[in-house]
Amino acid sequence: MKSDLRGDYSSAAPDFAVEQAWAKYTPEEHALYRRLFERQSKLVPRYACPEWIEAIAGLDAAHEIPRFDEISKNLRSKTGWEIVAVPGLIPDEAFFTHLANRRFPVTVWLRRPEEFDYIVEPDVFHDFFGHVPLLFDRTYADHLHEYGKGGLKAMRLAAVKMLARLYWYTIEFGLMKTPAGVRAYGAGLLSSGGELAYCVDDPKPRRLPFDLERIMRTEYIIDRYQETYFVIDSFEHLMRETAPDFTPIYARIRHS
Ligand code: HBI
Ligand code: FE
Repeated sequence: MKSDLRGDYSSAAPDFAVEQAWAKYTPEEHALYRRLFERQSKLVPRYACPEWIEAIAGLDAAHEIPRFDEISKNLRSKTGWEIVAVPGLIPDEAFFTHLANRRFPVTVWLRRPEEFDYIVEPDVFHDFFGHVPLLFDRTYADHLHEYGKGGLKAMRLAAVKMLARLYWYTIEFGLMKTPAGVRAYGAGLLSSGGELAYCVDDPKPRRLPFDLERIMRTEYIIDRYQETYFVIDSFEHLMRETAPDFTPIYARIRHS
């Protein structure tokens, strides 16, 4: 693993799993997590999609960094997913293999206080708050399972770059049309103090209807608010639109 990543990869298993070592979090870390949770909690009633809001209500995750094994027990009984603790970003193949087996990798470490508003690598707050609640939604959960299998296939087709754009514009920065207006379901939005309101309220960014091929052709920026969001009608809509075999789409994009 590239050594410019923050996590400690030295004790990771071959699939990059580590112990969460929950008892080693400090009181300061739990307090910082709680502050992050409180800030986002003020925003999500207005900006998060209903599925996320429904799921978080059933999780007791506001007061301290959650214990992954407890969440996993709950998750397994609802949608057959579990959390696997990881040191941070892991290689594509390991990442896709976990998803293809209904295991979501969650980073164990928490950002530093000076990174309250912005962090480059995903930490436990982003991974947990942004991604895990939606794993309780049956359709989202099934979609992410398919994405994992699709990732392994994209590796064989040397098409991960195109597939990664789908992940970016849906799982990380996706918007959903709801009766109350556009709402966020992407984890990068749900866990962001600034972009969560921006993605819904600001007139500047483009909000385009979900278009698989356009997404796969659209480069993304990682260090600023997005200029373009793609809007799904529902997780069923996302599931339907991503059901076809991507092989001919990859070929078309590559040859244009
Ligand atoms: N590893 N822990 C972690 N989390 C991610 O979201 C992640 C990753 N490795 C690879 C990866 N994402 C992406 O390259 C793929 O979704 C394309
Ligand atoms: Fe993420």
